[in-house]
Amino acid sequence: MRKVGIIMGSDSDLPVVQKAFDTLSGLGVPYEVHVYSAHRSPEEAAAFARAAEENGFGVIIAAAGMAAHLAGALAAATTLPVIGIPCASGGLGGLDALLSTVQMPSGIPVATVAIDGAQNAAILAAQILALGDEALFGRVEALRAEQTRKVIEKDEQMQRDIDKILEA
Ligand code: RP5
Repeated sequence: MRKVGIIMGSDSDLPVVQKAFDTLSGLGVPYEVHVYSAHRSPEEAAAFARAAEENGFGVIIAAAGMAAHLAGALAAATTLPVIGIPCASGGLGGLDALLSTVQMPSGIPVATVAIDGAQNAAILAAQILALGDEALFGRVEALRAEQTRKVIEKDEQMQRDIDKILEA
């Protein structure tokens, strides 16, 4: 199976990106993690993206905060799909990163998830890889079915507790 490349602009993004590791591990998707910065180590970032397809990657996830051009910079150097996670670092709560990740000019797309949306980034990466992998497709479907089951359970619990909650 092709790997997911998870690139962080800084090791300070790790607490956000951790959810992507957990989700990919749970789905049995192999991944590699690197810290490359579009402004502090641009040569290394571009070199990774240029060689990614040849090195067995199928999707790249790029997480960065502030003026987060990392995802776009990687996308410029590869035709693999790039998923951007805008991180809520800095003083603007991630809105700066959201806009600089999602507002890519035409021609070089970045599939942008929510601010700090590492879990969705991982699920989307798995869904892309699952197009060519029936077993992974099944595991993604099972993950979604599990989510559905949990919500149904919560509703059942709510029906049991609602009188007590309203009385409180
Ligand atoms: C971005 O700047 C990183 O992705 C991080 O979210 C933010 C701050 O980086 P550090 O100063 O903590 O290394 O490049």
